[in-house]
Amino acid sequence: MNVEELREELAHFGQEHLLEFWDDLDSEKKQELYDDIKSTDIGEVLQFFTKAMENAGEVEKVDEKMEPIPSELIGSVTRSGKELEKWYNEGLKQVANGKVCVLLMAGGQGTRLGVTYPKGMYDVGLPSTKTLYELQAQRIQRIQQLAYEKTGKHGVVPWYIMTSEHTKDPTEAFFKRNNYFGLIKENVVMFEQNMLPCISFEGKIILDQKHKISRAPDGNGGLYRALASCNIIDDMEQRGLKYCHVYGVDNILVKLADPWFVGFCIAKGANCGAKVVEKAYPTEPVGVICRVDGKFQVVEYSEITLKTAERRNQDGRLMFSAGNICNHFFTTDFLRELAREHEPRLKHHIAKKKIPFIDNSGERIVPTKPNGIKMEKFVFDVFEFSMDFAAFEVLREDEFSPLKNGIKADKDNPTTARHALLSLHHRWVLNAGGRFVDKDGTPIPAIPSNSAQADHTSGARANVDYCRTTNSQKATDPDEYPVVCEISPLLSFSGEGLQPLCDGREFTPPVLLSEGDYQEDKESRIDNN
Ligand code: UD2
Repeated sequence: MNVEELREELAHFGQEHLLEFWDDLDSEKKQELYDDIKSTDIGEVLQFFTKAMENAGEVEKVDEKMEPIPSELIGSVTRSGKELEKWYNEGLKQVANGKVCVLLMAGGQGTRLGVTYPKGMYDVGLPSTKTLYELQAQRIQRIQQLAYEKTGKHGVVPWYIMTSEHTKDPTEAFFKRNNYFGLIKENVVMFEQNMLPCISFEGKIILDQKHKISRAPDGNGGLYRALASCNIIDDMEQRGLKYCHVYGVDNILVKLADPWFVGFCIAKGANCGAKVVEKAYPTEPVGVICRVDGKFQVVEYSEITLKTAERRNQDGRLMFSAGNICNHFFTTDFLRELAREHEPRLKHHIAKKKIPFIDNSGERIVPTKPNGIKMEKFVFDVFEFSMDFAAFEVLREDEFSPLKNGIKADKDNPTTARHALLSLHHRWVLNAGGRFVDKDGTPIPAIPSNSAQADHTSGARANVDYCRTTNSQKATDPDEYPVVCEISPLLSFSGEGLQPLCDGREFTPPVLLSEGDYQEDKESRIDNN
């Protein structure tokens, strides 16, 4: 260790305070701090900081330059009619041919949810107690199965999972403990995104402990750097993959490797695409995808005036209505181009945060108001490099319910996520010809008026053999979604295949339909014959 040289280097960058507590440290901690600083490109970090702070000035209103996405580049699950089937078949064909992978961005710290473990390990309280990770793993298995049934070919959908220093170890251990949820270990590839030092408003790198720099993940746009540095692009190439569905961990309804979305993007010749939901009302705080100066980008709600947000087309729909839901399509060729060429041009955004620090007396302080910034790149900031972009509009109630906040928040919390899934599965059963009755046999209306009116007072066994009784405590909760009905992703990806199980049947909530049920049902029919 050449401490004097390091001191000089730090002084050159105005960061000599990082060694302020050097004499207090034992030799092990000294080595840790030395390595921590040496592994950081201080010059680069300060350059990022200066640029990010410049960009963070007054937010420029972009109204004048905004244009909606051209209609020919938008597909829609509700308005695209017959084309949907073609896209679905194309998507499944590519899955069967082993050309499609999924990439989960799971490096976020999940501070809003308020748990100490990765968000994907969260159980929102479904009857099955499945976590977000398990639901996702089973959807991958189901889509592989559907592709096989369609084509007779066993295509694998590799699952890339981007973690960060905070989420890596617990995520790996969780997958191991759960035997990769039935997936083959080699097809679940975890890699780690970069961390960047947190910096005070005055440009000083913050110490989290006397011997440790405070760091945070470099944003979900850190994906592109990690793809190159962790050799993920090479891995994709070796596996012959051509298309990648990138998504965030928190959307309980996410359709992994969605064949409609993948098929649509392929049909449009897109190298980059985004799933969107229609913005609900002009002031809804979501970013919209549009073109600015001819380039595709996400414009945050804070970047446009109310007048622009309220503009409507002749059909009455909002002109800027393509709400971003963190669900993106890329060709692997384009990902390579992004990682190798464009990544350095992506700007860092700043997030003002309360960052614990060591004060002059050596005490660790947890501040009560923001004292510094974290620097983050955003995954969608690469849209501007795409000349072949497409957007696919889906229904919010079918595909988007993110788990962002803790139980006390009034939206995007574990309860709203659970209800969204139960509501979707309730509708699947109704569409497949099933009905719901309460324990006295009284029909439950297809559109429940409110949760308190529905009577789900016990965990009574459903009146059909293959319905499992479930968590009775949930069933007695007056705030619970009135029709507690969960369907395993192994049984159905998006409502398909349920008719043999549901048509003409009555179910008494709580109901949990799982993979064994279909088999049991078939067997019982054979016995009965
Ligand atoms: C994201 C989108 C926003 C909207 C919203 C919908 C971005 C930048 N913003 O906002 O436009 O679509 O989702 O739910 O995409 N992550 C990492 N590493 C990081 C930071 C985040 O992997 O350093 C992951 C995180 O684990 C999550 C995803 O990226 O899976 C989205 O991150 P977030 O929940 O912080 O993003 P949010 O809600 O601000």
